[in-house]
Amino acid sequence: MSEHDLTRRRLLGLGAAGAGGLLLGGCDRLNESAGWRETLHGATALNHRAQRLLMGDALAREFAESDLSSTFRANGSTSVADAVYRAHLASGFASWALRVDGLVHRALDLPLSALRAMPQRTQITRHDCVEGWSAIGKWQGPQLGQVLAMAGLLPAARYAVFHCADRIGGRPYYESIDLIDAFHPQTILAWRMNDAPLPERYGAPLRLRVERQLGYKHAKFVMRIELVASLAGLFGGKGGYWEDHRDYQWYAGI
Ligand SMILES: Nc1nc2c(c(=O)[nH]1)N[C@H]1C(S)=C(S)[C@@H](COP(=O)(O)O)O[C@H]1N2
Ligand SMILES: [Mo]
Repeated sequence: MSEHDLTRRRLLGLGAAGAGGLLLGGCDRLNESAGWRETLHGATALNHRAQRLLMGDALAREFAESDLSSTFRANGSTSVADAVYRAHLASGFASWALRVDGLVHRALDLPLSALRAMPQRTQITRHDCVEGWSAIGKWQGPQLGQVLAMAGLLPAARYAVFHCADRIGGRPYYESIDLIDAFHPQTILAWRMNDAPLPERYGAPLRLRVERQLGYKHAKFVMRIELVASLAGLFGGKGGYWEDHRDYQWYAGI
């Protein structure tokens, strides 16, 4: 595939997502009609399959240090009210641990020191938010696939669900990805951004980087990763906070 095609596809992909975002932001009444909902979800499933065929194992573009954005917007929740979280933040997350459970052989509680001791991946990538802004940042952490391999997935596991410490409008933020993205080499649990520990507003102590998808999939403040067979039993059943409450697409391919 030529660079031209890639660029064109990226523009088309972003254009579609951007238009979707505007539409959903501005036309909430439209979203309430059942027919429109079916159209949206039908398009989502088709889009997901088409993008999977086109993308295969493709890597998201990586950039050079000289491309780093001088400012990186912090978006969505930029702080967490939860008292347990605040206590961990105050102590530098010294006694915090990431919980990995659900359809796994061994549930894990991984302190930051364990995540830092694993083989690390560093990548400079562009974050694209559905609201129409982008920024290039440097991210470091273990690959999610390695963490999942330590836990050992049971055969029924199909999705990784990220439970976050923050709430928006009283509802917990969560996100999910399939195992293709979970084991993609650029999918990492980042504890470091631009060569410093992740600040609170960018998702301390740990945030997902899933580079082939839009910003809202990159869960910040990740406390727990749950392996499930289906997304139906979780919260609104659509696999994520924005998917449940704003009809954002579950597969947000760029
Ligand atoms: N837990 C949590 N994760 C989140 C959000 C949020 O509000 N809460 N916002 C999402 C959105 S819409 C974007 S664009 C990115 C913003 O990441 P940044 O603050 O590093 O720019 O985080 C995503 N992950
Ligand atoms: Mo976003």
